[in-house]
Amino acid sequence: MTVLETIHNPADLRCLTHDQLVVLAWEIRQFLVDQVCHTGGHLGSNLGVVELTLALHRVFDSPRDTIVWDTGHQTYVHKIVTGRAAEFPTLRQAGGISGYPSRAESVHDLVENSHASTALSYADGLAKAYALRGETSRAVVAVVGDGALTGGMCWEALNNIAAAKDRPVVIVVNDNERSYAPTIGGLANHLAALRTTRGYESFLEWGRRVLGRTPVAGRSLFDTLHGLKKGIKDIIAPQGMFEDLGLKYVGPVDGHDVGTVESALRRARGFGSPVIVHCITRKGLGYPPAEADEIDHFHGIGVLDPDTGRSVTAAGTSWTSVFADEMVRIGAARPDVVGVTAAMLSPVGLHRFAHAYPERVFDVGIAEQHAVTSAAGLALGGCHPVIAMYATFLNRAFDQVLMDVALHRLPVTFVLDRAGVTGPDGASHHGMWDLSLLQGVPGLRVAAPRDASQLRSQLQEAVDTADGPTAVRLPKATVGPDIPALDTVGGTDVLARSGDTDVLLVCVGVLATTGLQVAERLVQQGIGVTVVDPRWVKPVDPAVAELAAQHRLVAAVEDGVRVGGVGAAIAQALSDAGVPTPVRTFGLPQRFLPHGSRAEILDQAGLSVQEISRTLIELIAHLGRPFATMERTL
Ligand SMILES: Cc1ncc(C[n+]2csc(CCOP(=O)(O)OP(=O)(O)O)c2C)c(N)n1
Repeated sequence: MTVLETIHNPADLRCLTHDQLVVLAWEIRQFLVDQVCHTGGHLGSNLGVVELTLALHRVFDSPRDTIVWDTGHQTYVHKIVTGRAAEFPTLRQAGGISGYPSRAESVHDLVENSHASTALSYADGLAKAYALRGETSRAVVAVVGDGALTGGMCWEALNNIAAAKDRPVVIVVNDNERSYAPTIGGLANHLAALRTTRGYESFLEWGRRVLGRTPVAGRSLFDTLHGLKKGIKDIIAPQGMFEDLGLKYVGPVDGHDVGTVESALRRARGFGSPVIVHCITRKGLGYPPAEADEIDHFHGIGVLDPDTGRSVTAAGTSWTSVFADEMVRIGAARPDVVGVTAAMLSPVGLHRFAHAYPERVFDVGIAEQHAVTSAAGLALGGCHPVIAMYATFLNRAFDQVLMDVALHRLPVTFVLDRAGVTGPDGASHHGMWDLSLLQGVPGLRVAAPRDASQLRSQLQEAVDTADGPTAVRLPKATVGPDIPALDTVGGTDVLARSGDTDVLLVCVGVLATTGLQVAERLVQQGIGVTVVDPRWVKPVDPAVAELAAQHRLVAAVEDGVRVGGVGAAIAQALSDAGVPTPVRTFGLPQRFLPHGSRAEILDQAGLSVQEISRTLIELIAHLGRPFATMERTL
């Protein structure tokens, strides 16, 4: 029996010897590589926190003590030691375990997240609640990466946590020097400076052991040396930042030595006041392909051959890749165009632009709000920023989009990658709110390209827009073949026209393909359909109202939440224009959608060709016979 097979809950860890822990860490790494290479998921981040997680669960008594994991992508080891190892073959699959903490899965998962930089705020609130309820023996621990620590919320939380000396929060900084790419900025520099003091920590430890043996003289000599060390540290490393804030600082400690991490955590717990434990770890540790990968140490992977670390799925061209190439072309023609990313240079496709024009791309860290207002500043200064982020992360920067960009009518282009249903990352990663949120932003135009050619032309139109912001949304998918327009009415492309003018099918972006397939089915049933792509889905193109007036039913198909989305905007525009044609919207329900494949989630949401066709056939039947039939019989 392996050591891993004996672990069913955190208590099982506490009876292990040091040697057994070392074996367990090795077994967990093997397990992670085997499992995650088959399902896809966050491999590198989890390989880096094996010992840290074991130490946390040995020192703290979860769930009585509360451990909040920032972002949550690094909780696989936590899941393994809290009784979920057997479920790993289902990781991120429909109906299986989540790639993030999940309250439905375990009492050890208090917070469901995936959006970074929130753990310290949760911890602050938990510590306040435990104090008010007199549950002061319950420890509150927040585990945060050096990447997530660049997020503004962390600093807002630190400001509060540090102020309450009698409300202990243990903040474990998991410092692997990377977000996806190396973490950048002043904070990263500060952590780097602290890392260089590691020698002094060992020296301090040695001093404590050796000099501590001669109680009186030894103690004072030790104190002198400690003071000396602090002095040197202050010169070579401005460690004062944390201590000046009022936080105790322990570290840096080797995050791959369970014993060292454990004793640091025990010390931290013993302080009874807010403390930072600075752990140095290595992303991808123990799996050579991950360690060797320079892009992101296999932060997150698709399905891989575990022996080689190479992808086993045939890769098509992603939308991100088309955007990446187009940005390089635009950059050559437009020296004022600059790129902005919030710690996701490669995932959002700005890496090629950065390679071509290194001085024209700004990675601001995991700081979407700052990214947007910083882009506003760039625009005020005469640049045209293209700020690329996942659609789901725009949510937290809504006020900045509204007030700092739109109110000033600034020429900023938002490129919203992974818009719509994304799939295995689950509820918090579906990019399903952007269309509804952005509907309310005055002067902002939103493009939803249906194919690669449209992406190129609409991105160009976006950066050519000088009098206000634009957004271009891209799905998480590979691009299909181009879908040519038969005709253009106003700004709206007509993609298919068959039979009578029964249904006007308005398709948002990539759902044009779905719309065309629905049209085929309707035509087979004798229903006439016009399929259109408005290209710019906000504001509603007046041509859509004109076309709607010629049809009996408008159907809008979008992969955003139905409430306040494109269909709702079309219905409002028709009503304002006095066009009586009814509108039926096919979009995402107002629910948090689970994880699974993109196709599975779209199916469940009723966005399959079959379901849309069935509904439209029924609706048309209710509306009465097609016009042409009526005319013929009259
Ligand atoms: C608000 C937000 N922006 C971007 C991301 C995408 N993201 C996921 S993990 C990650 C890097 C996190 O780095 P770090 O906190 O150091 O954790 P590590 O994986 O290095 O352990 C990023 C940028 C996110 N989850 N949340």
